[in-house]
Amino acid sequence: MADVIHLGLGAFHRAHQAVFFQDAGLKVVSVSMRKSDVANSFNAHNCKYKVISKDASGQVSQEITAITHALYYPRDLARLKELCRAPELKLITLTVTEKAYQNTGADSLPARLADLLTARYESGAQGLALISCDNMSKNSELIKRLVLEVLQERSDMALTNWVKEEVRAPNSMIDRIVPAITDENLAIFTEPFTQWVIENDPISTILAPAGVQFVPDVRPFEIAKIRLFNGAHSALAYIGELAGIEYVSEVISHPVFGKFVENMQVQEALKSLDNSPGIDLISYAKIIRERIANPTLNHRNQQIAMDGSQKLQQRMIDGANELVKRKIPAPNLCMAIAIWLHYLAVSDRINDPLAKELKALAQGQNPDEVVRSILTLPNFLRPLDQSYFAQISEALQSLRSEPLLDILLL
Ligand code: CS2
Repeated sequence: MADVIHLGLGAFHRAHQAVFFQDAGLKVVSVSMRKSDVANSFNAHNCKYKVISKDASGQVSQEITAITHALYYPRDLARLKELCRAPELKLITLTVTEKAYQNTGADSLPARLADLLTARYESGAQGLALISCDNMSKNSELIKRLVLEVLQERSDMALTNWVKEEVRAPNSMIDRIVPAITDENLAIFTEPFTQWVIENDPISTILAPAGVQFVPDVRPFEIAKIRLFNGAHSALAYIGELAGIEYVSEVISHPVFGKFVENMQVQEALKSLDNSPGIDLISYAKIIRERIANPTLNHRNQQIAMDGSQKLQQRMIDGANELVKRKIPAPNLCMAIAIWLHYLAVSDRINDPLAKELKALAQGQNPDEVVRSILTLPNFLRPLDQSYFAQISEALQSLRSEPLLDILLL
């Protein structure tokens, strides 16, 4: 039996939530949604592994045994539903990446969660908390809304109301650098820093003693982290991919590239945020840069560069739009977006659900048209303010004709 069902058995889950769960004494069943091999090899090692946190000063290793079993979805659906019916289940958590938050049919995440919650409802067990651990703002609310849409289509009012009322969806901000691992890996390398902030919820009695922070409103934490950390990370990754640099720590340590991203972060992204008590944004941004520069992690630009179409909105576009309202110029954010567009045109290793469409559009002759066609894709629910388009197009034009280093040196 399990206290927690976690969907998404990747490295991030193993080195972040699983560690908090272990410290809280919770038993977890983790579900691979991608490949049966991942669950099989994890079980073959009795779900035991080491989390090794390291930086230039040394390393610390912790054995993790909180995950009692790994399942594969859909193969193990019956077992999963059984776990959902058990009264002791307290939490369903998710690390499924941004692109999974879409209602695209019976195999999509919202439909799968709807099936699991239906099993729980039918068992008569009490509600639980559904917590997203993906880098999006209002992440848990979003997934709950998508699940409710599925249930409404299924027209079961009693069940829909039960989910509305009994399934809590506290939003959460998660932060730890965890480079991807190969499936067989029994050691996960990460950084010493770890943070999980969740909106106030009864689960705090169990998770707060393990170091999870509970706050009335997680939004200031979420957007500060996504714009200052992930926004910088994405910009560095696309620069690295264009410059032929493998690891993100090398890009941020480069005098020109590092300075460009620092300017984008401090003079622009940071100014799109509100001051909130308890977060000193200037030192927060600095600590983020130091963490990204951790020379021991070998975090590949290629990994961070993936799924840009799903990431850029919350990482760059929302902040840039806010700067328009505040009448603060955003030349570096515009350049970073242009760098992404140029990367789409020239890279031969794009990993993005919209890769084909994006590449074709990005290779268009006319930069104005490239900017307009990509940045007005319906995928960006909150599109970039069009007053930026000319500036991005100009940046793209220069990226097509001059070396990146020369452009960013200016
Ligand atoms: C990264 C994140 O892969 C990515 O897109 O920006 O996984 C990042 O390492 C984490 O959010 C750090 O908390």
